[in-house]
Amino acid sequence: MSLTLYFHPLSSFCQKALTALYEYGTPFTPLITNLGEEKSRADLLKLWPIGKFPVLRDDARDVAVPEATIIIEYLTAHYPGKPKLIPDDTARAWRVRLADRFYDLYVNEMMQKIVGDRLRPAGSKDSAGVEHARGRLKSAYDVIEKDMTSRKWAAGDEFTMADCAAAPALFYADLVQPFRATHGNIAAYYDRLKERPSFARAVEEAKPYFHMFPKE
Ligand SMILES: N[C@@H](CCC(=O)N[C@@H](CS)C(=O)NCC(=O)O)C(=O)O
Repeated sequence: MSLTLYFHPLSSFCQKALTALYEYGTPFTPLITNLGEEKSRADLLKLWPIGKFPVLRDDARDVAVPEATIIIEYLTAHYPGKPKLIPDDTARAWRVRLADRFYDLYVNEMMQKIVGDRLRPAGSKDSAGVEHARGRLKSAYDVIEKDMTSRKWAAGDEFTMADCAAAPALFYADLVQPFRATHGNIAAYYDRLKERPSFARAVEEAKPYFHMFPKE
């Protein structure tokens, strides 16, 4: 087995990569990375000096692949299962990539801003940044709500990379800015995502770490 995933089960971007790995059934070694632990952090920084996870190490090709989207692109090129999470057809592929960017940039990153602020010490809070993130998240919810009147999955009829991005992003976004009461189509879409065995497995594996999530 040549693949090792450096990750943490609680991390939304890591759950995105895990969901793809489980969809494909690709064998890999999971390596939990603890950024608070010196050796673990140093090992990650050696692979990817930015210090964010997930990072996929492929011994067979002697490469380290950072960024959840790029990991899924890499798996799709070299270790794909069926059906592919990024379609070969160019017209369908760009829609998948657009939806993937959308969920990363306007849902996941905004959710992270709100959660990250909860971890800041009193006196260093960024209330303007959080307010901006909440506004962006609200706009994103309105876009998804409209899209989901006619789609089963994030980019159409097939489960794709965009759904791997959407699932953990919506999971945590719902905790910081609930959508269930106001956005019925998102709630129904998220219910479908929860039933997907790949994502359900990632969530199950994160459960022992849920106590680390800052509630306020
Ligand atoms: N753009 C990156 C974002 C990855 C990311 O933000 N990872 C978070 C965990 S969800 C992280 O490593 N946080 C630690 C840090 O920023 O120091 C991706 O798509 O993989």
